[in-house]
Amino acid sequence: MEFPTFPRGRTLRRAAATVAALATVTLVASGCALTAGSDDASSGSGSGGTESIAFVPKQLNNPYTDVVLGGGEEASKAIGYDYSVVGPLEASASSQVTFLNTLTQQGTNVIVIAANDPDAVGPALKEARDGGAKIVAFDSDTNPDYRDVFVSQVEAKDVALIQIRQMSEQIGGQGDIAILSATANATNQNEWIKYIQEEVDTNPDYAGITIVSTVYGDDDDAKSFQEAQGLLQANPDLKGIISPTTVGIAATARYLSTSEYKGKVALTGLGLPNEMREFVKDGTVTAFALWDPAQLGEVAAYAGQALVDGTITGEEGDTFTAGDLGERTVGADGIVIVGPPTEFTADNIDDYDF
Ligand code: RAM
Repeated sequence: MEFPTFPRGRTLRRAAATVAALATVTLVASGCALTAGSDDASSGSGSGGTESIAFVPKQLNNPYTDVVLGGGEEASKAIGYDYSVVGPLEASASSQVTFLNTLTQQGTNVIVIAANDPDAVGPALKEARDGGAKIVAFDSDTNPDYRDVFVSQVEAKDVALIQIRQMSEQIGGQGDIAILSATANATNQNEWIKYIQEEVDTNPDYAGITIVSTVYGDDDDAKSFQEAQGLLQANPDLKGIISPTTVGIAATARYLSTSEYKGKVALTGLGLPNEMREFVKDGTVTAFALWDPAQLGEVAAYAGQALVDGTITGEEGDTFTAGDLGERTVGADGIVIVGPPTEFTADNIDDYDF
């Protein structure tokens, strides 16, 4: 399957937006909650818009989150909404609930959430909706009962297909592989892993491949590093690791790069080019994939506006315009697809800056 690439010129602009977003991060409470955003630092509202949009990522201290939020902030400003970010520092199942409750109390108009668990956030989101908020899930879906739309980076199955194909190519279609995922409850990773397993079970091209283990680094760098080390110790014949998380793949690459397995055990998955560049250049990694994370934040903000305006309700076939990214259509199950995945190799990695 051929995947088109997204326009490269965008990436430099996005990186700049991310730096701007980070520059406005301020600590608000208890060492576990951060907010970034509004031009009016005193109140978190009043920067010109009458509507408010709050992004609740899986976790704040994740470089992937920063890039997504760069796009979210830019689009929120473009539509004149008051923008803020709140969320936990770790991606455990119920870690987002208190933040959602606060947003509901504040009367936030649009909540954009990447769910750490499809159901743990359910009651809090229901309360937010009862209070009039529109709910946009992005990156990692909630149970569909709790949101209006899900803005998905790429078709979930395509994310799986690209990773298993890259792995198969690198190990010659033969051998034991393992998966090093994010948290055990993450909706997005679990969906991708389900399709990877399905391919291995049913696609004759992958008949020689066996997934011998799935472990969870919890999108924590140190834990992911340890899990990678543990996988190799427990499975000396392992031919490759698929890590469908930017945190996991970077930590695994770091482990492999100084180990005896460098260049011998294949590593593919989803990574940020800026985090993976050195490992592509030193021969630890041959190919991996991702999409443009900033576009995900951008489309999510425009979807929120379209819900508030009544342009869409989340029904299949609804359409809205996502700024200069153009028209998007709500598909089955309220899912909006952002764009294609891109494969990164030594040949193109220097063309990307995020
Ligand atoms: C990590 C997170 C995120 C996922 C990316 C690919 O940063 O788990 O949810 O979409 O990887």
